Amino acid sequence: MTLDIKVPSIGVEGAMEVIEICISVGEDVEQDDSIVVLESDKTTVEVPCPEAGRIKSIGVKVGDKVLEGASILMLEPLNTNLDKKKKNEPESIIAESEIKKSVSPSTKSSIEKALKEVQIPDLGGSEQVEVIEISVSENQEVSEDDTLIVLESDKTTMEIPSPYSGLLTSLKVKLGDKVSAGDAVATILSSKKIEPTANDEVVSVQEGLIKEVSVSQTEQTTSQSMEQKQSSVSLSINVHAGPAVRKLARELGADLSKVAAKGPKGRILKEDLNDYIKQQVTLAQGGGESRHASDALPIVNLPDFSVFGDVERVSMDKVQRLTATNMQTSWLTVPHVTQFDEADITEMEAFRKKQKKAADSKDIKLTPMAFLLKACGYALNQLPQFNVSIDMQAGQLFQKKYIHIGIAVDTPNGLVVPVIRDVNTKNLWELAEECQTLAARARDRKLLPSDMQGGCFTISSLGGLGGTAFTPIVNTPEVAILGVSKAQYKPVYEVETNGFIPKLMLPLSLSYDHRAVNGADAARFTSLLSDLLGDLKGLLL
Ligand code: CAO
Repeated sequence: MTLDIKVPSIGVEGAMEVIEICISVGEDVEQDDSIVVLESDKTTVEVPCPEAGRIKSIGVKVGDKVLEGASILMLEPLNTNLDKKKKNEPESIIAESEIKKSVSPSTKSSIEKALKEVQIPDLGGSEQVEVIEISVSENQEVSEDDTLIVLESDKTTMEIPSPYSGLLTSLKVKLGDKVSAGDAVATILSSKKIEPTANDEVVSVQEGLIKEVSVSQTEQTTSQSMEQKQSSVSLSINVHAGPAVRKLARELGADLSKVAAKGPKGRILKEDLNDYIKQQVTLAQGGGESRHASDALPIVNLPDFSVFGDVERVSMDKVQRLTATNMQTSWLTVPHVTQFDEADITEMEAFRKKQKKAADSKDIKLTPMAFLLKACGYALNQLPQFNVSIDMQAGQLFQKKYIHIGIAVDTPNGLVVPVIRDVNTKNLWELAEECQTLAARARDRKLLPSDMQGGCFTISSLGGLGGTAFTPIVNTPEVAILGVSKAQYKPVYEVETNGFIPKLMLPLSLSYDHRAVNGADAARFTSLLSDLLGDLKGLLL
């Protein structure tokens, strides 16, 4: 039995030229090995072999112009378990339309398919955001909410999920592209399961919408295995390079979309890749891109660490680089002072524990964070000198009339600070829920730039982790940040009883910009926080 391997659906209009044949007759190939490389005006496509087998004959030669569905080669599969109806007839590995022909009246359910375009959602005003990761490839089956691409702005990385399940027929972006809301990301032939109706035997093809009746059991197995083959065909389009160059780039971890092509029709040659690698090594030795972002900051000359032992250079991602630059900028421009204090949260903790049942029923985790947000919202209202930003050039302060508080969230991709808006207008449950949702979205890389904008003050809680105190760095242009460490029971002397009683004490570390805030105000701020957290009536009323 032989399989007729044909040009798959590539999403390119018109004929493509065969520019490379990667196999020869008699050769054994693995599934996904490149068999030919096709080229159109706009793109180069490697066609992978849909399954392992031996090449029996090749039907194309270099320079041929081929259309979707044209025969490329005959393959004798190594795995001959395919369900065949006519054993002697060549099996065709290609078209979804052929799969659809397997229609049986004994249908149980149907699948509605429609070609949908996925667009970049509202990015909270950010524009020209860079595509840093492509998580899917063309001809791949995707499920709703699967990540399609990852974007990186100045403030965060965010995943763009698929709104549909189905076959990804074309990808409209490539690594390094800059995208804005409304730009096309991909088209998906979405599949929606429809419950059976009396007319399910009808196969109707309308404008862009195919109603497909699902197949009977045996035929379904065949269709599925063929569909799986289709989905395993991943085409690396968009970059103009042959298989050898692509293989080398994969081995070197090089992003071909960044390589300047000098070959014919903008094709990337091996020499181009070598030049690019040399350039990257030179840049890395001189500090590279990370130096560019922080040009104005002093540079520390590094010793040759390899003299002391084995080392490896690891690139910092954009969030890490920006966090590092922001921290250094803040550290160098803001005259920092940190005020330490403690709050007796014994009563607060008892109250919090009492709410456990109610919290569980609302599916909200009520941690000390909600109380801290509430207390800080109140304190910022009472002491508005903490709710400013400084314009040194103009010699002015911006006094903010709103109270938006950022929460530092530790994520696998680095530190991010989503912002809870109008904290002073929200109750404990609302604050706890919003904190939980934002922290989860931060960890899932689902935050939008707008989620991280507009903060007036930041809370950085390491209370769940430990420590007795720390000196957080002000998240400039804010002028203060509250660091919170782990609450501990301590013996506190009580004058009335002349004895020591155990109290749960919460350590507070308030770092502030001494240009905007003076020490007395800082002491007032932490004392007020301590009073509020120590007396729930004051906090909740
Ligand atoms: N003292 C004692 N226990 C505390 C506490 C404190 N100050 N704060 C929180 N806890 C407890 C919580 O109650 C919870 O315990 P239970 O499940 O028994 O109630 C546990 O610690 C874990 O809490 P959490 O960390 O999941 O939740 P949170 O609301 O306190 O904090 C968040 C949420 C997002 C702020 C936190 O998870 C986080 O990422 N913190 C790191 C912030 C950071 O990295 N800061 C440094 C920035 S500068 O480098």
